[in-house]
Amino acid sequence: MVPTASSSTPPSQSSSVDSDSRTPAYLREADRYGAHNYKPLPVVLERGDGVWVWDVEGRRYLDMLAAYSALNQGHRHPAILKAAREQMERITLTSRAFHNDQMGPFLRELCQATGFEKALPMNTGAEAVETAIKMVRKWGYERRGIPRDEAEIIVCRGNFSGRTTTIISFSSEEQYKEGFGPFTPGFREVPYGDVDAFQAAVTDRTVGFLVEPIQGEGGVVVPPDGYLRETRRICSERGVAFMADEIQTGLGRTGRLFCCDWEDVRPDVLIVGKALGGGVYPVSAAIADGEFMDVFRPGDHGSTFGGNPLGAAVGRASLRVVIDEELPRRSDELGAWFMEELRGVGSPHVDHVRGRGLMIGVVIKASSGPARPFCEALMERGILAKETHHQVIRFAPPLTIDRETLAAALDDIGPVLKGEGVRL
Ligand code: IF1
Repeated sequence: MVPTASSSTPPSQSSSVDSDSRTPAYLREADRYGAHNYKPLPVVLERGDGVWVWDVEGRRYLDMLAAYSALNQGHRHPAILKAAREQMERITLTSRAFHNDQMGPFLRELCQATGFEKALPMNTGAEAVETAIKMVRKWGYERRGIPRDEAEIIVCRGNFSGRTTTIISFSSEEQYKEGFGPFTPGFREVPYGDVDAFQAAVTDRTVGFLVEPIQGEGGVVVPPDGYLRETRRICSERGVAFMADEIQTGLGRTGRLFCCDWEDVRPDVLIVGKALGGGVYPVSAAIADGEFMDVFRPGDHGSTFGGNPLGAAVGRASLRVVIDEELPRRSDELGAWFMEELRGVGSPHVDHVRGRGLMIGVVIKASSGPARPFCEALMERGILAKETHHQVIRFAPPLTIDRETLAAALDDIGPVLKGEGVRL
């Protein structure tokens, strides 16, 4: 049992069903007034600090999801909160109709950290992906002479890059598309991890290849060694923009600053988000050299909040924490150790463990049922994790976690993986 600071009875025998429990009222309210576009675990969080969160019953949980890698720096990192509070005392929003004193320094620091010439700031990951799609299409028309409206972008089966209508147009997950047509044309799907299939799909209309270096929602799928390097080579040979969606894999998550670094691949367009906002504010960006970025002219593209001074100040602090606290190295070392420990559990229900750094997927055998009951059993033992694609338990804690905390968590994760408390 993960030691809980304000220990109270474990959720399973806890007050969540007692008369004085506050949880049911919150669940009812969210159910009554909210769209039912999610099915969250029945836990109502009211406080977060570092790797820990507390629910409205006062129970403490270890956050092993980190908001899908938007909390690489942990909950409410002091340096990021300080930057946010100080900026809030000055100015928070100007729109891009005027300049502000935070955006330029943020974009400079972002370009210096990533080795690119320019960045276009947005807010959510999907907006940065859409920005990259528009950029590469326009580059194809203006610089490669592709006939108008005939540009094609190759995407991978199992992709997840957001929920906008254009992005779900190339999703391979039927539920993400059902009922939302008509869809945006100009995308060609190839199997993930298959270099030959990618090579065969490139035509003289192909302007870009949009790829997650590890597929997150797809189930923490790590492509074969050399996949990124080989597809990068083909893109260079054919004049195709290599567009890396590092919104989830970036900023230290996989044990390098960016996952493409594992194969020394430099994308043409680098797409970042999530942890760029440090879990405090939505901040994303499309990053590229002038060759691509300079296709945008005033009025071509934008956003009310993109590049706002509060987001820029938070982005600066978030990036600084990733670098100053060596989060990529922590992720690499702790992730390698943690995956070995998970494999060492020797659970009959686990098919295999996969991932890189602290982006880990524990694949549950189909014969043992879906991963969700394992996540529910983990919750009852004070650990919050989320399943993806039915069979995979995703472990992606804040990269600020320490080995002692992970070791203590294993005292609970091990028995659960072996089926303890799991309604199979
Ligand atoms: C949901 C998934 C993760 C992303 C990658 C772009 C985006 C995401 C690689 C878009 C966002 C989030 C979205 C959220 C749950 C979560 C998720 F399960 F949906 F797929 F992380 F795996 N590229 N992923 O992972 O960024 O617009 O959301 O800021 O939609 O349920 P966003």
